[in-house]
Amino acid sequence: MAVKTRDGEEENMIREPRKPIIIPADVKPSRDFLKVDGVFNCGAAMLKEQYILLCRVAESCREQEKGQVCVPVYDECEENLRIERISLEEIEKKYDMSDSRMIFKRNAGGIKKIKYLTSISHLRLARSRDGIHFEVDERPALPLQGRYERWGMEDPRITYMEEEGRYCITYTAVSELGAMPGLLITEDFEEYQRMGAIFPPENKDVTIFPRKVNGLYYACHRPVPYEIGTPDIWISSSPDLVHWGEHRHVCGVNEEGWENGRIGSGAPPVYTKRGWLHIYHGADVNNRYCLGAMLTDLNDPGKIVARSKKPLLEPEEPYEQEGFFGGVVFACGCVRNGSNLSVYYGAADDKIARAEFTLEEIFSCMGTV
Ligand code: MAN
Repeated sequence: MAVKTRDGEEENMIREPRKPIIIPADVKPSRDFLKVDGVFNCGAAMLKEQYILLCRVAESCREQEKGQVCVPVYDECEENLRIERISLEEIEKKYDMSDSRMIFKRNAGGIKKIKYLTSISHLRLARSRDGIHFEVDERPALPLQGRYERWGMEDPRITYMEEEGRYCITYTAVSELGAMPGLLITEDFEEYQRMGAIFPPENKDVTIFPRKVNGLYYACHRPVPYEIGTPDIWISSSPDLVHWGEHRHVCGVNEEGWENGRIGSGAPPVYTKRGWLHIYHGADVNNRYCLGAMLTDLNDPGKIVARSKKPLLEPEEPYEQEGFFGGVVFACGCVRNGSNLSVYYGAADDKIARAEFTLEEIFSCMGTV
């Protein structure tokens, strides 16, 4: 499936189609006072004959009031959204708004802490027969719930548990207490069982393996160390999907190049004869996000067998370079069709696009470690 790019080089994948497949205009706001800023980072699965994407939908206040910045937050006592109003005076004195995604508070030592997110995210289903043309549901898949979701639910990943016929959905619950991975279980994407938080903050990018290995469930995750260490990929095992232990480091950021800032698991691992195939993301210190691939051992899923040297996919197209937060390709889901892999990814934090790879091409751009 290699194709020639505009500058004549061979590329390992094709963006199919060469434009986003879901954009904010396709999504109805969940409330009258909100507007949709982005539909991106989606989990992917097959449900009977249908492609299912569980999308992150980010919304902000439709109108800003004079002299104030308004941000939506979830109030767990009211079980509803409310608007938090920050005066421009206060912003000037205490906050930094240079990042479109969040409002930072500066303290005396100059350390930046996130005080608000500019938008709040929920999860929304989209369905398709061909994997390209999607219909987005009118309502969120499920409501936000509890104090850990005050700032929203983000970045869902879906794993179809092959031996059990049910779907595990991991997502990031965000609040002022931190970013924390939660787990949902569903059989039909109509009713969801909430299994609670499975790792403490700060942790993101949890991907559950589709089968047990040696009698245990496995998941990759990405804790964020504070003073020592870097945001790397870890793996843990569990007897029941809720209690996780045996934490092991899988791989770290590469000091040079495209993944020198942070890395994290992307789509849930895919079983292949050569090993577990992971599509992951790597960001550089300037927050440019690319996709990479790695293979881990089928019997020891935390042991790396091979890892791509160069990115599999980089933000190059205008819709990947420009958007709510430009220069980002970020995958949370893929669907395997025989020897092909369709990767669904968020482009510039506001739309969803798709890239097609053959497994062989992904394998061939990985060196052994
Ligand atoms: C965060 C992630 C994603 C997002 C990227 C780029 O680290 O959790 O939600 O797509 O940054 O903004």
